[in-house]
Amino acid sequence: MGENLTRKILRAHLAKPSEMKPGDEIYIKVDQTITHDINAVMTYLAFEAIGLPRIGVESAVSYLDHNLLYIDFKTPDDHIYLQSAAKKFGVHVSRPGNGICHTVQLARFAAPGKLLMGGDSHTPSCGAAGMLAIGVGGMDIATAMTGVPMRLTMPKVVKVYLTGKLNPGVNAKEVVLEMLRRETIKGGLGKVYEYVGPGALALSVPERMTITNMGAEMGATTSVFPADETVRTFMRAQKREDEFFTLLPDEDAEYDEEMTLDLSALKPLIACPHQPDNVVPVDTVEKKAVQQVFIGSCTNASYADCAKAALVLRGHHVHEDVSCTMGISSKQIYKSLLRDGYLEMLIDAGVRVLELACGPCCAIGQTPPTNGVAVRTSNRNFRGRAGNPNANIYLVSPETAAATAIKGTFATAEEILGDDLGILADIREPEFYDVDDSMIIKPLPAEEAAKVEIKKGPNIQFLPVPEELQQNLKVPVSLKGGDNISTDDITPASAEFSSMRSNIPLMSKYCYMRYDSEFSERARKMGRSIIIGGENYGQGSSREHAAINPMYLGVKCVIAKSIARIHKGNLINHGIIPMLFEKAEDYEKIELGDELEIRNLPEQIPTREITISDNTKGFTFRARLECTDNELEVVLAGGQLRFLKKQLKEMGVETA
Ligand code: MIC
Ligand code: SF4
Repeated sequence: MGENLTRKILRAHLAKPSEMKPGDEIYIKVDQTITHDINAVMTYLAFEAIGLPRIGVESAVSYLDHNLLYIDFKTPDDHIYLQSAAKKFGVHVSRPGNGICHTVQLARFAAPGKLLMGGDSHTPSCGAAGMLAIGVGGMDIATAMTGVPMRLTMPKVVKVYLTGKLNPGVNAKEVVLEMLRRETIKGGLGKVYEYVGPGALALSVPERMTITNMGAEMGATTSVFPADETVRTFMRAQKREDEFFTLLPDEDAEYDEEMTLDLSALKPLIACPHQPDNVVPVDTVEKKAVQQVFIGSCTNASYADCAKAALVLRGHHVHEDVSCTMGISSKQIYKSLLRDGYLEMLIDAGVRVLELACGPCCAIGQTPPTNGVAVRTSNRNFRGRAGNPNANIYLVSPETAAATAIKGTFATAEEILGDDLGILADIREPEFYDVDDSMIIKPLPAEEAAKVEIKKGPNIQFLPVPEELQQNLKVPVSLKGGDNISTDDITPASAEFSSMRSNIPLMSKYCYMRYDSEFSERARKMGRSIIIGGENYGQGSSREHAAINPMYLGVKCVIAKSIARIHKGNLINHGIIPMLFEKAEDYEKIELGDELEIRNLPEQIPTREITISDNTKGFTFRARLECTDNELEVVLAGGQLRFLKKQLKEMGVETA
């Protein structure tokens, strides 16, 4: 039997062992890394703490793209720090205004067969170019930048066989919303979705990116498309055809699971509040008055997406009760839209074109009004994601968003264009993009880099390091959460909160603020404590602050029914032990404030079976530690920084 694409790429990067069995720990060499402004300060503080003079990967890019509002001195200080750290360590910088990390990385750095790790959950976007791109936490990126092989739990590979062709008015967004409807927000845990078949061939690279991007919402390790002629065409348009080579799964490739999806059968879909898998056809959803429409983000702001939205809006006007904004995802796309007249159509229709940044997608501007209804082409509709916990967010395609902006309630492009719907099918990605890398600062030669001084403004505080592992724990429960707590619940986004990410003493005061406003103070007073969670704890964004802040407040363990992949890695890296209830009914018995006791932690941890007593309720229960051998070592070492320093010393690598 032949090999699938995922295994081919992993095999080419495999450091050890020689076998790749799903569920086992493997070590892979990383070619590329990316970070972005709202979480990278901790990554670079960690890289400084590791003490290496320069990065050890082929390319690392530091994107300044999320928070460009500069509401006070904090974010500009962060950007100056990041730019100086990049100079020092040999990292590229994509300057504010160049575009959103995933869009720019795909356009300018992605290439078949590469392995990318990114400090952002939507890193899988680059899987659209026939490479493997995996989202992890910031400490993992600091580790990856050293060049040491990275641990990964070998995923299962799911073949998604696409047939048919998208009808006009139906977008790649519908493909991934249909996947979410079928697979749910935790269905992708431990899996890679590999899209193949005649339907896949017909999708452009930016369309593929919408699909690989939102694989993150299923909790998948990553998603990938083959490096076929469609990728060649995209790379030619980016004037990088010389970096292209064909890389396909073998014809008789073996997969762990298989499914099929007929693109021709898809109709416009909408994800209703408050989870991205709450998907129904647009024409079945109760018509509500919509106050905001946002067309943008790394998910759905390609050239063709924006042009299609413009064609729907042409000759119409945004409804008087709607505020419609657009966040184009890169300067390159912006210039092409300007050249081809689409920007004018959008502006004439009353669309407010924003900065080229993540912005509203992560609550940096455009917060919906009280009890508002916001329709967005982005990827997450968690409660509070747009900055207002009582707003309702719906996720749709750009075509549906544009029609909704006109009507003031949920509507499809067909309702606006009628018999002219077919004009949408004529929109293609440009034959050549406007290639201009002047907004990317290249790394300095090592000699010059060594002289660079790192600049740290007053908001840039220290990187908190966890305590070493305790022998015994006798601590209260500081929070009991339900299912699907997202990292947005633990550490909210917004211009203000994002600017606090370099200052953990300040930011930790707002930990869990929208979910349980008393948590921070309670945990601080408790000194040390344990968090209890339900299913899919820590889903969503990769922000490691959702681990660092609780750790700083004294949280020692999270015991949940299940934990999302990236967050589990962040907990381990930052010295919080992630445990899973052996019996779900034990979750029901434990209450906030209960005293839990775990004896002999260093002896119990290696057994992966932990006995815990609830002294308040008077019962004993068991929790599992679903960790690989290496993760266990990190837990025992008291976090990744301590572990890595030890590891580098053993490898004979000189660190400061
Ligand atoms: C997001 O989409 O939630 C973000 C903001 O890009 C995050 C990154 C972060 O919060 O640091 C993500 O997806 O990982
Ligand atoms: Fe930025 Fe939103 Fe994409 Fe995250 S999902 S990288 S916040 S545009």
